[in-house]
Amino acid sequence: MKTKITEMLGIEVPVIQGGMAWVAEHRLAAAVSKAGGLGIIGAANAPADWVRGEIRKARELTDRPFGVNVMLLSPYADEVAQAAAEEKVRVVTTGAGSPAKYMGIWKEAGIKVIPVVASVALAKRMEREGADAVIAEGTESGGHIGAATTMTLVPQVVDAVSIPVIAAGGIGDGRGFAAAFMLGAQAVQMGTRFIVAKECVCHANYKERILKARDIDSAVTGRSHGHPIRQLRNQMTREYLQKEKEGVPFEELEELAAGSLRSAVVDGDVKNGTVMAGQVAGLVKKEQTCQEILDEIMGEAAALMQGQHLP
Ligand code: TUI
Repeated sequence: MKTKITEMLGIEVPVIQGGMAWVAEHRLAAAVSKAGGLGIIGAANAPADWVRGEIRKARELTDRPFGVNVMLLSPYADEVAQAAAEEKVRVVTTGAGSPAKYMGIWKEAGIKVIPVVASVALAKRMEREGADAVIAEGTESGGHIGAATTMTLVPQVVDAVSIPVIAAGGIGDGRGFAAAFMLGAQAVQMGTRFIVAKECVCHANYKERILKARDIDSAVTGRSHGHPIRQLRNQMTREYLQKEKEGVPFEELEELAAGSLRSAVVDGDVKNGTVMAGQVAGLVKKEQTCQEILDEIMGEAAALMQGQHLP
């Protein structure tokens, strides 16, 4: 399928994998890119040396384009931004802030820059700063979220900017893909469905929580201090939300959450760890290869976009 995004990025299928912390390492990114989408290495809170290593390992696995997600709240954001420029990765996506100060070095390196935005205002600002496209991410997403839903945000961003828009948040199958295109998107970004990909190295317990999740199994922590994080409910979210209700200071809450995503992803502690996932987890029912995921979604979407009903 050809869209402005497949043309811009040199990919076959207009599907981008989310840059999920701890989950989106070189094996997942390479598998998504090999399957025709755009794999992303999530830099999250990692130092630049780790990111450089992952870029090089992904390059050993595939010649296809892939990207790096720079998480702007990271203490290493500056050095990771520099490393992405030096490595001349094909694409940089960003999250949790405005990447304006890095736009110059990335453009100079010939990198396509695609910030994640959660509002029309930031989308417009990013277009002015020279972004090649934006990812409009709705509040259905896992992890750090904005307030607007995908259904409302995507068409408003499409109307507000002239660069291509990629839809994210709540998209997990061909129905979501087709819906995003009806809203004016030129591609979709998916995270949660790729967590259960066979090539995803995240702990089996984490995958199982997603596979067993129901529609209303996520909770949002951190609203009280302005860093809302969507994750699946467990002992951690119950404790965290109770402490927020009691007005426990941010620093203490930070302590409670420190290292908790790693515990869930790497060690499989899905009771006390942070199990970030989108609301679409309730729709994700099987572990498949990235190729199977993309083939299935594109098959469903093709039928729907030709006006057929799915069986
Ligand atoms: O970034 C994400 N999702 C994430 S990042 C993450 S790791 C993390 N760890 C600790 C604390 C916080 C995060 C887990 N999930 N998605 C992209 C995204 N960006 N969603 C929302 C935004 C966003 C929100 C506000 C982007 C910009 C913004 O305002 C910036 C401005 O200057 O207006």
